Amino acid sequence: MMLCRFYLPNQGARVGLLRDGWVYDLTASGRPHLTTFAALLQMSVTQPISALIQDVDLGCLPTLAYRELDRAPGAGHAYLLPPVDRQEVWAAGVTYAWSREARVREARAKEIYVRVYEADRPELFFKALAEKVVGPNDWIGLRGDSRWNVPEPELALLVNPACHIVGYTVANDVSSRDIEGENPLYLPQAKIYRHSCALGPVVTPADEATDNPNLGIRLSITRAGERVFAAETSTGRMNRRLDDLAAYLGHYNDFPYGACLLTGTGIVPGDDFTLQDGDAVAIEIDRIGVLRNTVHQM
Ligand code: DO4
Ligand code: MG
Repeated sequence: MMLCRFYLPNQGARVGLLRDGWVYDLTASGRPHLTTFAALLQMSVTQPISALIQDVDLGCLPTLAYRELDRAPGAGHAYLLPPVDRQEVWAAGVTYAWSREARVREARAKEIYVRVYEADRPELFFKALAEKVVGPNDWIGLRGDSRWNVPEPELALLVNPACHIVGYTVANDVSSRDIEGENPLYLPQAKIYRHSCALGPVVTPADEATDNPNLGIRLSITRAGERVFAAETSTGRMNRRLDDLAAYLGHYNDFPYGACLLTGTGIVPGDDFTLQDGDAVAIEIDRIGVLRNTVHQM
C-alpha cells in the first residue's frame, strides 16, 4: 500500500491510496483524518498509518487509474500533487562521503564539510514551505544568477509531530553549486528558490521494524533524448541513522502537522556537469517509485 495526494478538477486536493495501479480516493470516505496529510500525520502519533486506513471499505470509494494521474499539472485534469500539505520541508546535508568530497572540491571554506560529516550534530537546513514544493512531472528551476546547478536525489522522511518516521518518499534537493561554494552564508540562496524542491510521486508507509531500510537510489539525466548522466547509490552508505536525523529535527522545535526531512544526497554529478533547460531528471528509490521532473531555466 502507498499513499499519495492528487488534484481533482472542481474538488481540489485529495488523499489517495495506491494499490495495484488504482488510486482510491480516501478523502471521499468522509473521515476527517483521511482528508489531509496533516490530519493523517497528527493521528499517526497514536496509531500506525496502516491501522488508520485498514477499516475503510475501499470498494465504496471512487477510483482512478494511477497512469491517468501521472501527468503534468493542469487545472482541467486530475494529476498527482506533492506528498505534503502543511509540513515544513527540511534537509540534512553531507550525510554521504560522495557529498562531502564534492563540497570540499567546490567550496572555499572546505574544512566545514569534513567537520560536519564527522560531528554528532548533523547539518540540517530549512528547504521549503509545503506550498512551494513541486510534485512529479512538474518543472524544476535553474536560477538565472547561477552557472552550476545539479539535482540532488534524496530519500525523504515523512515524520509525525513526535518526529517519528511514518513514511518515505523521493526528493530532489535542486541546488546551485557555485553559489553554495562561494560562501557558506549563501546556503539559503543556493538551496531555496522557485521550484527548487520536488517530492513524490507517492509515500511508502514506514515499516516500524526497520530503521535503515537500505534502499537503492538511482539518478538519471536525459538531454535531447540522450542519457548524459546516470549513477546509483544506496541508503546503506549513509553516515547517519535515519531515526537520529528525525530526532535532531525535533530538538527544541515543533511540527504540529508533521514535517518532511530530506536525508542528503549520495550522488553528485562530476564537477564539469550542470543541468540545462529541457533536461529530464528521473530519481528512482526502491520500494517507493520514480520522481520525474523537467528542468526550466528561469
Ligand atoms: O551543505 C550543503 C548542502 C549539502 C546537501 O544538500 C547534501 O549533502 O545533500
Ligand atoms: Mg541535499
